[in-house]
Amino acid sequence: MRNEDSTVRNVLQEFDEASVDDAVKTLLPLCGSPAWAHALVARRPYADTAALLAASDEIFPTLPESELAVALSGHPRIGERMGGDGTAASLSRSEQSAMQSADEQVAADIVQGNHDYEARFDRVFLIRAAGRSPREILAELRRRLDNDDAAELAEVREQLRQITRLRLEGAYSQ
Ligand code: 2AL
Repeated sequence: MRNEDSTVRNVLQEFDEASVDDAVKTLLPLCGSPAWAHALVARRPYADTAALLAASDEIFPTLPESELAVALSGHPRIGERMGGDGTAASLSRSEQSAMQSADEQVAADIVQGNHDYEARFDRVFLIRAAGRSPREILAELRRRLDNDDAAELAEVREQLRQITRLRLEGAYSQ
């Protein structure tokens, strides 16, 4: 346990002590928003992982819609075959791993739902995939298609916050 604690401390300490540029670079694949990354770096140092996660949560409500759009453009569609060997691509693959066992009809309905969502809202459908089955994702996709613009933007912000929080936990809690 002591070893695990000191490993966490070292990763966080390294982050706290890195140059602004290096710290921002390590954060970018975790969310895709430069404004979020800069804001989180500006609040260093962090006493522990909980403080880092709390700061990230506080930044999300302050991000303008344009910044959410930038972050979303770095997230692949749900169910789409993902290539790439960058950190963000490998995180997405792991988060969406349950999609590989989706039954054919559910997978096809998600492809159609993604298309309908993009036609309606002009951006990629974003959902925290980790912990959700393909059927649950499809149900959420269909439910959210009925949202008005403001309600859907609030959902996008919340999903991005959750995805980012899981990624931060993965990077700074081991
Ligand atoms: C993703 C992704 O890459 N990871 C996740 O949880 N959701 N993409 C998406 N379009 O929702």
